[in-house]
Amino acid sequence: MSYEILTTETVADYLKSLQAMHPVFSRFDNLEVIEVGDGNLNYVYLISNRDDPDETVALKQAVPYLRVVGESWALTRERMRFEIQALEKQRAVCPDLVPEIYYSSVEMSVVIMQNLTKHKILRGQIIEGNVFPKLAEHMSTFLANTLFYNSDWYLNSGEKKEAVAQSINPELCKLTEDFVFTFPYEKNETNTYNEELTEDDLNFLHQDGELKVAVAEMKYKFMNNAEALLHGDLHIGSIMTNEEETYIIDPEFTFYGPMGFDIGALIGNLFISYFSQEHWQKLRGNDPLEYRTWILGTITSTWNQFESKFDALWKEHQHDNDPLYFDYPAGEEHAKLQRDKFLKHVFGDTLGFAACKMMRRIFGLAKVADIADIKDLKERARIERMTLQLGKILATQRDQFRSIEEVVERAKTLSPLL
Ligand code: ADP
Ligand code: SR1
Ligand code: MG
Repeated sequence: MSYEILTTETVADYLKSLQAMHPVFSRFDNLEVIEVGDGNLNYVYLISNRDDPDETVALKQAVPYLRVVGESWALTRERMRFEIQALEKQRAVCPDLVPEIYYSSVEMSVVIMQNLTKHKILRGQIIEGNVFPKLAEHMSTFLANTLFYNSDWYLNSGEKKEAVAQSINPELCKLTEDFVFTFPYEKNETNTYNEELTEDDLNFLHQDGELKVAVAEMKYKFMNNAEALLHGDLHIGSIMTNEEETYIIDPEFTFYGPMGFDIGALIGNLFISYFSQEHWQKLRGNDPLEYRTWILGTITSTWNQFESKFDALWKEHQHDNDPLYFDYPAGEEHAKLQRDKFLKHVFGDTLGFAACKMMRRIFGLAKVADIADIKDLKERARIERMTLQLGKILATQRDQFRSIEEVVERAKTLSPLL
C-alpha cells in the first residue's frame, strides 16, 4: 500500500487489510480506535476489539513533518525505518523490556506493536509520586545489554561497521544537535521559556565561556563517537512501567553514538524529577523526603548496576574478537584495567550528557511536564535555576566526579532532601 496518513476513521480498515492482523483480531467491525500520541513527532493509535479488549494493538505512524511544530517543519518519514530496526535490535537482547512487534511497513511508515495496556508513561507516574522498585534493575539491564551487544566490545569489526552504516540517522541526529546542544544555549527563535526567568538566568546559560565550551565538547562527542547503537531519546517519557515491568519505547532517534548519551538522558531526567518533586510532593501535602530518596537511590543504582552488568558482559566476551591480546599471565588484570578505564570515560560522558539533557528543557522548545506544569511561575523558576546549576556543574566538572554517590551529594547541596 502506498503511503497515506491514517486517521481514527481509517485505521480499522487498514488493520483489516493486513493479513498479519487476522490472528490478532477475531472481527474488525467493532474496533475502538483512540489516538494517544503525546510525543513531539508522530501519531499513536490504540486499537481494541470492544467485545474482547484482550484483542488489542498499538499502531504508530510517522508523518512527513514534525508534529510539535506542524506541517511547516518538514521531516522525512525515514525515522520510522530506524525506529523499527532499533526496536528489533533492542528486543533481540532485551526481550522482556521492549514491546513485541506484530507488523511493520516502511512504505506506510507504520509499526504495529504490543499495546502496553498495563503500563503507563514513567514521567506521568513520577509526577504523581509513584515508586517503581524494579526500575533501576530493568533500566540498567536495558542499558548494559543494548550498549554492550551493539558495540565493538562484542561485534566483530565488519559487523560493527555494517551496523553503523545501517543506522545513519542524519535528520533526527540534526534535531538533537540543534535542540539539545545548540538552540537552548543561544538566542534562538525556537526557544520558549518561563517569563519569570530573567536576563541573568539567560546569561547564566548563554554567556558562560566554560559552559559553552563544555556543551560544544559534548555535541562533538555526540556527532563523532560511534560507540554503540543508542536509543537516542531515553528520557522518562520513553519508558512505560508498572510495579513489575518496564518497557522502553520510541527509539526513532537511534544511531551509533556515545554510550553516555543514553545513560545521561535517563539520569538527567531523573535529576529533573528530583528537583521538581520538591514542589509536587509539597503540593499534595506529602513530606518529599521519602519519594526523593527513592529517586536518588534509583539514579545511584541505575549507574552502579549498569557498570557492573556491562563489565560482566565484557569480561565474558573479552577474548572473542582478539583471543591473543591479553593471553599472558597478567592478561586478566590488564583487561580489567582496560574495562575500568573505558567505564570511567563512559561515566564522565554520562554526566556531561545528563547536563545537556537537563538544561535544554529550560530554554529549549521541547519542555517536560515535571517542570512546565508547575503553575506557580516563581516556584517553577526556582526549580529551573537548580536544574541549570546542576547542569553547569555536571557539564564543566564531568571528569572530576569519582562516583555517582558524589554526584547525588552535589545535587543535595542545591536542593536538600527535606
Ligand atoms: P513520539 O515518537 O511522537 O514521541 P511515542 O512513541 O513517544 O511518540 O508515543 C506517544 C505516546 O503513545 C506515548 O507517550 C504512549 O502514551 C503511547 N504509546 C506509544 N507506544 C505505545 C505502546 N506500545 N503501547 C501503549 N501506548 C503506547
Ligand atoms: C523538536 S524535537 C523535540 C524533541 O522531541 C523528542 O522527544 C526529542 O527529545 C527531541 O529533542
Ligand atoms: Mg516520544
